Amino acid sequence: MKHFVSRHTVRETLGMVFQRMSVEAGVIKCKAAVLWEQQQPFSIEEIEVAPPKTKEVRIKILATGICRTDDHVIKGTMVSKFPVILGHEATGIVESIGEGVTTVKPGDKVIPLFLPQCRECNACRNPDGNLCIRGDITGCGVLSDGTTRFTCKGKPVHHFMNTSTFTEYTVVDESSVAKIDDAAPPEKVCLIGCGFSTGYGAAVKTGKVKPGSTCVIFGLGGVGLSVIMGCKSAGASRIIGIDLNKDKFEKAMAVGATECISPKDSTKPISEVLSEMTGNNVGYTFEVIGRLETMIDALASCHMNYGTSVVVGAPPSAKMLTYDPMLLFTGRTWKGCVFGGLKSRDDVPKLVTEFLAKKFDLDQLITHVLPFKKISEGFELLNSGQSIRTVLTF
Ligand code: PAD
Ligand code: ZN
Repeated sequence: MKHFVSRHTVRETLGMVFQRMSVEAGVIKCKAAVLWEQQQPFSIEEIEVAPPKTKEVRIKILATGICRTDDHVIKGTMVSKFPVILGHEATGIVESIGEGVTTVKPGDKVIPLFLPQCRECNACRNPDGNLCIRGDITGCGVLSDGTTRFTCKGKPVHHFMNTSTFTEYTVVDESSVAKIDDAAPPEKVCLIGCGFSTGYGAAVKTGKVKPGSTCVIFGLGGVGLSVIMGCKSAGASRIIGIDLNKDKFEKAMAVGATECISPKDSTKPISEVLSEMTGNNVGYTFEVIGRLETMIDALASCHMNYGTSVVVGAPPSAKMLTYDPMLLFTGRTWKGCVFGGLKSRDDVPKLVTEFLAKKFDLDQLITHVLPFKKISEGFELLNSGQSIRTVLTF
């Protein structure tokens, strides 16, 4: 009997040691959609996610939206290192925190932020700035110590825009995570992590749309529809949506457009069409596609003297614009914004609270909800023009 007890105790003790070791090692094995190279399909792989280092946070992802920016990397129009885990529009729960993390704790519901807010750099300290120096807009694909927390088949896998949400678990810097209201539905408020906030902020914060004005939105995807919602809430009286795909018009009208047109419907330049439609009174235009030609069209379409045009669509990398400087000489304002000019850690929790208070509706933007393993189907829906936002759930 004594012998049995002592053997049992040894096994128990060993079990406890192994358990402690695995907690200390802290590596999580889970599934992720890895993109090994551009122009290739995603491959659902088992990956290892290392524990968070100092000032880092490991997050269990609950839901993630598919944004055109992810597709820009697949197509090669946005620079990235490979292999990579894409995805940047998500909701999750904090699983563990590294040393020195003070703003979130395990169990908190959070939104990872592709645009961080360190609260220390010049952009963060300036009330008009938001492009935090810790952001990865050049596509380094590593965390602040220059390494990655993901490994697959023995190879390091890169991060994407400080977030990487096409995975069951991710690690982000503390400056790239916002704690949100626990009551927020994850499969909806994930859109506040990118598409909604980018479009809404572009109208209310960057464009500073005035009540009674006329606004024109080029591109009626998830971000463009969110610009419409922003223009409406700012009190614009006329909101004109433009898209080549007329199937997008119904949704645009439902979220606040007053009319929609296709550039294909006229042989005249779109700027002339809009000038005739509005009595030469377009106050604001927004390019929400990411094409050089439509950036110039949008600039030319706002009023030559008091018009403002905002570039929201991500510019294709290594491409240059040529334009007539007379477009600016006469007084137009040409601006751009990342994440709608919003300060991510401050504004994301506020937008979630406003959503819960029914100040705006995200349901209109979500056309499909799919299980995570159907990620490729989600991208097919985007590329065939059938979806606005597909949300993947875990
Ligand atoms: P989306 O592809 O869902 O929507 C783009 C829309 O533009 C589609 O409805 C197209 O049919 C339409 N379109 C395409 N070409 C033309 C054309 N020549 N004329 C008129 N309409 C056209 O994309 P999305 O809404 O997810 O994103 C839009 C852009 O915004 C994209 O470039 C994305 O990378 C960028 C973006 N920027 C930020 C930022 O912080 N600035 C954040 C998120 C997304
Ligand atoms: Zn996005």
